[in-house]
Amino acid sequence: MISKTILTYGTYDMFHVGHLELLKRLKGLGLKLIVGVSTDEFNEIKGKKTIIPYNQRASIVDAIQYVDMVIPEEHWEQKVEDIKKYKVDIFAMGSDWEGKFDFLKQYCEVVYLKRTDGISSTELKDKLQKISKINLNDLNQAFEILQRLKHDFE
Ligand code: C2G
Repeated sequence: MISKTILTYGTYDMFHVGHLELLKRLKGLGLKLIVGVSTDEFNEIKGKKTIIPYNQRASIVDAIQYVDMVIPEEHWEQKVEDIKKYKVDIFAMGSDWEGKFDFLKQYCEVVYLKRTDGISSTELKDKLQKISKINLNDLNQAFEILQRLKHDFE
C-alpha cells in the first residue's frame, strides 16, 4: 500500500452510508486517514445546525475502521496548517466541494470524490421532522378506522 497521508474534513452529523462510503474510498488512497470533524462552534459559523454534539460525532468517526486519527475542525483557515503539521500528501473532499479547495494544490494533491447519491444528513432531518409532524390525533383516527375495517371483515 502506498504510504500516503490523507486529510479530509466534515460535520458527520447523523452518520450515514454516504459518510461511510467516502471514508472507505479515502482510505483506499493511502495508508493514513486523518479526519477533521467540525466542532459545534465552527458549525455555527458555517450556519449548519447539527443534531449530534461534537464529542459524539468525533467518537463515531474515530471508531470507523478506515479512520486513523480525528482532529477538531475549528475554523476555515486551519487546513494549510494541518497539511504541513501532519505532512499530508492528499487533501480530499466529496464532490459537493468540487473546486472549493483547489488553492491547497500548492501544498499537496487535492482530490474530490463522487458523493453517494440519495442520502444526506439534511434529508434525514427533514424526514424525521415530517414524521414528528404527524400528530397523535391523526394516528388515533387512523387506528379507529382500521379497527372498524377489521371488525367489518370479521
Ligand atoms: N458525503 C458524501 N455523500 C453523501 C453525503 C456526504 O460523499 N451522500 C461527503 C461530503 O461530500 C463530505 C463528507 O461526506 O466530504 C462529510 O459531509 P458533511 O458532514 O456534510 O460535511 P460538511 O458539513 O460539508 O463539512 O471544511 C469543510 C467542511 O467541514 C465540510
